[in-house]
Amino acid sequence: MANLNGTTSDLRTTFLGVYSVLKSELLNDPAFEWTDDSRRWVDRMLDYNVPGGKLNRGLSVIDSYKLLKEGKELTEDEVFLASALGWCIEWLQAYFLVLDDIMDNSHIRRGQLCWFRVPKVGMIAANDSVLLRNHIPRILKKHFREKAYYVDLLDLFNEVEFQTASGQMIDLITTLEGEKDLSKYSLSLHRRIVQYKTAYYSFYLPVACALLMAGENLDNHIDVKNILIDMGIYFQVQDDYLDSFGEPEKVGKIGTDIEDFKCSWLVVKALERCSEEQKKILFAHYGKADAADVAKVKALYHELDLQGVFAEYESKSYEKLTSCIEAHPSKAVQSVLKSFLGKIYKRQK
Ligand code: GPP
Ligand code: MG
Ligand code: MG
Ligand code: MG
Repeated sequence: MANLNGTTSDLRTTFLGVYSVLKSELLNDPAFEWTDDSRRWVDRMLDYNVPGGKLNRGLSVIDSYKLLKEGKELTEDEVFLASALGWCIEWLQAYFLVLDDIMDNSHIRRGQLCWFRVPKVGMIAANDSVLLRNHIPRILKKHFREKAYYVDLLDLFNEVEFQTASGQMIDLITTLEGEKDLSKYSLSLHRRIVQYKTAYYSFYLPVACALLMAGENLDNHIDVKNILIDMGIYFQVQDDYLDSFGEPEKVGKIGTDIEDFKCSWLVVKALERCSEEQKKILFAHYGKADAADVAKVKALYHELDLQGVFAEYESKSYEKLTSCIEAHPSKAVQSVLKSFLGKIYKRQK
């Protein structure tokens, strides 16, 4: 780790270096009597599930912290700590994704089989997700327990996990068999689901970690939180769009929202725009596992020009978010938020 303040690709390399450090600490955790087998299992499980994503959430902690320091060179220690917090978010994400793929009956994630579908893993994946979740407080204890903001950090991760699980709960119970009723799907229900299941952990959490590290009190940054929540909602609308319209090779996953009867932004928009005839098609084919049913729904999405509707939504959201950001009094905060928005605008994966 020669230069810890280098360019973006150096930053990624440095960040991945911190992953190796954290992993090796966890694999030698003195609270457990390791055997070769158990160490090998956790080693493979971590490599399979933690570092293979875009790393946007994790890298954003370092980016945001740098911007909050307004260009002052970070010390090696600061880069390490910001990276460790970034990895805690990537660990949280891995924990959620292992479970989400079981719950959504998905097949492919990040261009490989979902962890629970890997031979000889199966429902051991459920326990692996418990381990992933437990690694977070262990990382925090090892590296942050002397910090003044340690308690706030623990509280932040707990709050955000609760919000995410609550959002996931609404995402799941709206699809319950026997109560499958498309007419209850609306933009306000969609907003409520995605705000909780995605926005807090994906957008608020990285910036909140950076703010805590910078010695800020989170209660003084409610306006930043609100902008990040709106950005998170926009991000999940993109995710819903890519579920049907994305290229699996780019997105790294194969959508299941139609099969799963999800309250996706696409089905909400389809319901808003369809004729009585088209509505019948939607009611007859949405939420069925059969590929022919899914194809009928997708054909309807094309007929209703949901690609055009999404493009319009995307540019409107970008404009709105940009003007909210520009209204913020702090230039440093503005650049944190703009950098975040720049990373996701028109994303294809
Ligand atoms: C994204 O939903 C939401 C999550 C991954 C949060 C999961 C929360 C848990 C408590 C398990 P999604 O199903 O649309 O994501 P993807 O499209 O990546 O499967
Ligand atoms: Mg899913
Ligand atoms: Mg899901
Ligand atoms: Mg999705």
